[in-house]
Amino acid sequence: MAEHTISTLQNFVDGRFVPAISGRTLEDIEPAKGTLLHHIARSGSQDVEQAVQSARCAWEGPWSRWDTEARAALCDRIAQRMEERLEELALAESRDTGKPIQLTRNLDIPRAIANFRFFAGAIRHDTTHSHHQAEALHYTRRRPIGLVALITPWNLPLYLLTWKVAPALAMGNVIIAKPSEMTPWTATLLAEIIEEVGLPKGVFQLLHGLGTEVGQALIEHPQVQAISFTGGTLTGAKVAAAAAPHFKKLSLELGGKNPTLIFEDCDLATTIQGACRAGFANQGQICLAGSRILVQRSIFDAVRDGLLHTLHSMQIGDPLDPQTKLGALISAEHRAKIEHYVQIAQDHGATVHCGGHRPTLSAPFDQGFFYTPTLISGLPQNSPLIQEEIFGPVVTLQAFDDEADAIGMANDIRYGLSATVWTRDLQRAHRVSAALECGMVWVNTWLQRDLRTPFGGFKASGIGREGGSHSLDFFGELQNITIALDHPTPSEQTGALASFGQRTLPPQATPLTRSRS
Ligand code: TXE
Repeated sequence: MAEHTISTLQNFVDGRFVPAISGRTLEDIEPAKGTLLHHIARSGSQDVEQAVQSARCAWEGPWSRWDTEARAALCDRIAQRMEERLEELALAESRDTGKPIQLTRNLDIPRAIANFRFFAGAIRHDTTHSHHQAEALHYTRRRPIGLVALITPWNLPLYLLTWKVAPALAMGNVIIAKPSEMTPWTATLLAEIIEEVGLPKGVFQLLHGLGTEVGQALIEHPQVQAISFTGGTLTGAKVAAAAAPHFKKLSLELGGKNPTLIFEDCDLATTIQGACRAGFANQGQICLAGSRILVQRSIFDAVRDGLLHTLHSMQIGDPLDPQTKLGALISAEHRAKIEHYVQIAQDHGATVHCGGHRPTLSAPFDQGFFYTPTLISGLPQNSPLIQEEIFGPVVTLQAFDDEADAIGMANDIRYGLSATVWTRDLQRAHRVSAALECGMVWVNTWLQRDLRTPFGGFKASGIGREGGSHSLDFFGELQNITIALDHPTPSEQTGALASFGQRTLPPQATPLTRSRS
C-alpha cells in the first residue's frame, strides 16, 4: 500500500474545496491504529452562512430547470463513477471506521452505489394521484422542498449519507451535508465524484466539523427547510427541539435495542449464524443490531453454546486483512463507554460467557480501539445493559418460557426499531411479528433489505420513514392542484343521456330503466 500522507479534508462549498473560514481543523483518527489519519475542516456558523447563500443561488439558478430524466441520469453517473472507484472507497471507509474491508467492499460501498441507482429508477417510475369529480380535476405533484440538511453518523458513513443524498438530489433539492466528524473521508470522496460528474455549484455542499458547532448552526439556520438526521437518540432530541420552532420538516432515524427472539422450533444452525451476525456485524455498531437475544428456555444452553463456538472462531484485528471478521470500535471514548457497561454487568454478578476485555494484538493494532465479542447472561430486565443502546460487540442473553413472555420482554423497552424472529411455525411468525412494537421485523433472516420498503422505528427510535416512495415523500412537498371543469347545464345533461341511449340501447328501452335492470 502507498504511504499515506496526512492531508486536510476540506469543505465543499459553492463548487470548490475550501478550508473552514476560521482556518481551524480537527483530527480524524484511524481507529485500528489510534493514529492521525487526516486533519479536517472545523466549520462553524460562518461556513453555514456561506453554504446557505450558495445553495440559495443554486436553487434559483439552472438546477430548477433540470427535469426528472436529467436528475435520474445524474444519479446514474454518480453511481457509475463510484463503481469505478469502489476499491478506493472501500479502503478509505475501512481505514476511517476500523471496520473490516470485507464489509466495506461487499456491503457498505455496493449499497451506497445502489442508493443512487435505486433513486434514479424511483423518480423515473414515480407516479402521483389524480382525483376526478364532475366539476373538477384534482392532480397531485411532487415539488422539491428547497434547502435540506443531511446529518449522518460514523457507523455506516457512506451508506447512510448516500441514503439521504440520492433521494434529496433526485427530487431536485439543494443540499448541505454534515457527515460525522469521526468519519469524514468517504463523504469527501463523494464530493469529488459529484464535482467530476458536473453538478451546478451550490447544489451539493459538504461541511465538516463538530455536531455541536456546525451541526447545530445548520439545523438552526432559518433557511434550512428540512433536516434528515441519523444518529443517537439524545442528539435526535436536540435536533427535534431546534427544528420545531421553525416547523422544519424532520426525519429522525435514531437508536435501537433490537430483540432477537429464538423459539424452540427454529432451525438451530441457521439461527445461531443469523443471531451472531445480527449481534456482532460491524462490531455491533449498527442501529439494527440484534443486541438482545431472547431464547426459549428449552434450547437456551444449545443456543448459548452455539454462539460461543461461532464467536471463538471470529478473527479480530487488522481491518484490511480480508479474513478479519471484527475490526476496531470507532474511538477510545466509545470503547470506554462499552467497558463501563460490561463493568456494570460484572458488578451485578452477571455471567460474562466470553469477551469482556481488550484483545491482545501486535503493533500497530495494539494501539487500536479493539474489544472482544462479549456475551452476557443473568441480567434483570431493568438492567442498563438490557434497556440502553450500547452500540458495541456486547450482546445479552435472556431466557423466556412462552410467546407471551417473549413478546413482553421484547417490547419492554423505550426503543422500537427492529426485531428478528426465528421459528419454523408460520402462524407463530405472523402472530409474534404483529405483536412486536417496532418498525421492522425480520423472520428467519436479518438485514434483508429492499430499498422500496419503509425504514424507520417506533417509540424513541425515531420519527418518519425513509425508503422508496417514503423518501420521495420526505424530500418533496406534495402539492395538489384543482382545476374546475365546465359545469354542464341541466339541458346538456339531458342531451347527454339521450345521446347515450341512442348509441347503445335498442329504441324501445329508456336508458335509465335499462341501466338499472
Ligand atoms: O452520535 P451523534 P454519536 C448512537 C449510539 C452511540 C450514540 C452516540 O448509541 O453510542 O448514538 O454516538 C451530529 N446538532 N448512535 O455521539 O452525536 C454529529 O456530528 C446537530 C446510533 O457519535 O448522534 C454526527 O454527524 N448535529 C446511530 C451525527 O450528529 C449534531 C448511529 C450523529 O452523531 C449535534 C450513531 C447537534 N447538537 C450513533 N450533535 C444510528 N441510529 O445508527 C451531534 N451531531
